[in-house]
Amino acid sequence: GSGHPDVSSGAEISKSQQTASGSGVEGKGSGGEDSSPSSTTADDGRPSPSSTTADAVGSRSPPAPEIRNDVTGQSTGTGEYEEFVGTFQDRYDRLAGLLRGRVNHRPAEAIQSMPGGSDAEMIGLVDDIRSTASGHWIVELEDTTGTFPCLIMKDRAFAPLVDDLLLDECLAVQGTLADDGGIMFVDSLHFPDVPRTHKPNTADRHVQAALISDVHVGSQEFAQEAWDRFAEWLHTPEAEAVEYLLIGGDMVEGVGVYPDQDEELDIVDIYDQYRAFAEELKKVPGDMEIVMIPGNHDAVRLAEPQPAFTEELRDIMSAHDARFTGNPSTVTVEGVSVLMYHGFSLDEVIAELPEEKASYDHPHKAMYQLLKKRHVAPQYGGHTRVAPEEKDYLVIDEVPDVFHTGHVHKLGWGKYHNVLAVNSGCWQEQTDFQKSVNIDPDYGYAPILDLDTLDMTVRKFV
Ligand code: D5M
Ligand code: FE
Ligand code: ZN
Repeated sequence: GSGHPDVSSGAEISKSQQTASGSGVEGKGSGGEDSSPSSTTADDGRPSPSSTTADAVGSRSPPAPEIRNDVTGQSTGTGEYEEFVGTFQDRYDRLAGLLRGRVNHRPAEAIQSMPGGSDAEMIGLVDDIRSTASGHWIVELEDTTGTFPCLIMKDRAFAPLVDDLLLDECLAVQGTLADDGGIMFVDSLHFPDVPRTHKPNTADRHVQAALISDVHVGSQEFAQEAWDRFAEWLHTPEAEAVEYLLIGGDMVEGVGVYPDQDEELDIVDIYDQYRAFAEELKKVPGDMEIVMIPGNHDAVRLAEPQPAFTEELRDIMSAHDARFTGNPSTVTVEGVSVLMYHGFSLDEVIAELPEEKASYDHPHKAMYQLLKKRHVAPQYGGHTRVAPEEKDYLVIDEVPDVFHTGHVHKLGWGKYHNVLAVNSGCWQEQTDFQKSVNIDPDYGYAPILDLDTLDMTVRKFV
């Protein structure tokens, strides 16, 4: 911690206790087939949990989080279109690496010259999805040597999976070539996915992290009272174990993010917004360890991966000695790896996929799809802007223990193959735009994660 004075008085503490106690809510998370109890052994060679203990009652002394897959300072992109070839090559190489054990794939070029009737297996990025006149599906897969059309018959058991596909995601298929060799009849389809055997790491002491995002300071709709209650609660004995605060982007409302946004700005200068955000952060106990990634309202480049806040902005937000990292990046706290991603692609996933697979009311299910595709923003060229980096930082290389997003301003959590997915809601009440499109934001909730059990409790501060 940086020794900044705590702002709460005793009176405020007891007030916030009343507000917060007994108001934890649970149940927005899904049960169902993807939820299963977490396990507690670490066996995959990642850094083992650190064993620092608090030095005194009521004082936090969390070890510094470790950060991986951070683009900050590593950006290679100059913005030339050709550079995307390299990004996609890296995406293909790394996702194909995950699928290689499941199929004995051949390059598209080799499959093109195989005789009709041959068995064939291929790994490729989805280049096109179209339906035939008779209602079957043709999924065109592309690798570095070419493309090949793969036919999915509508009566196959796995045909509904076609609804889940996004362009540019990586798939493996096994099948048989047609008599003329020009198309593959698909018998099985594989996503990179998270192995069901994934065993999440856990902390070796009782310690918690608050997973929040979308504070939107500077907006007229910033939920000041809820934020103040949350910050006060963090000073109470009940919150003693909450040593980490992970913030998933959209610290401020920003300027010029959407048309007519200025009409709802409380603070019009972007730097003043960060100054005001810094004041809000000072209300949080000074000895908490804070990690922040940017979001699409923040003053960093919009294209993903987004580098961390610049020095100038870090100075403004320096009160807490917070850790600043890129969007996305993986942060390990007490041995638990947390993939932090703002969540901009979730709008697209929700728009493209069937309601039961991804919706604003169940944002964690959209997150499951990203885990299954092992990529935080599979579809290129749509809504989500992607920067041409030599490495595709958006690939989910390493299976995280926890996946934390925000952006859609809806609360939801659940487990997918033992990975806890949490979409954390926001601290901004409904905006005019959200009203016009019927988005009813979940504001003023703080998901609190037990790092030793990976159990979640949600605290409500409105
Ligand atoms: O995003 C908050 C949520 O609201 C997210 O689901 C996008 C959506 N949203 C909000 N304003 C707009 C506009 N003007 N156009 C399209 N989508 C919007 P946030 O990143 O906090 O704005
Ligand atoms: Fe937001
Ligand atoms: Zn956002």
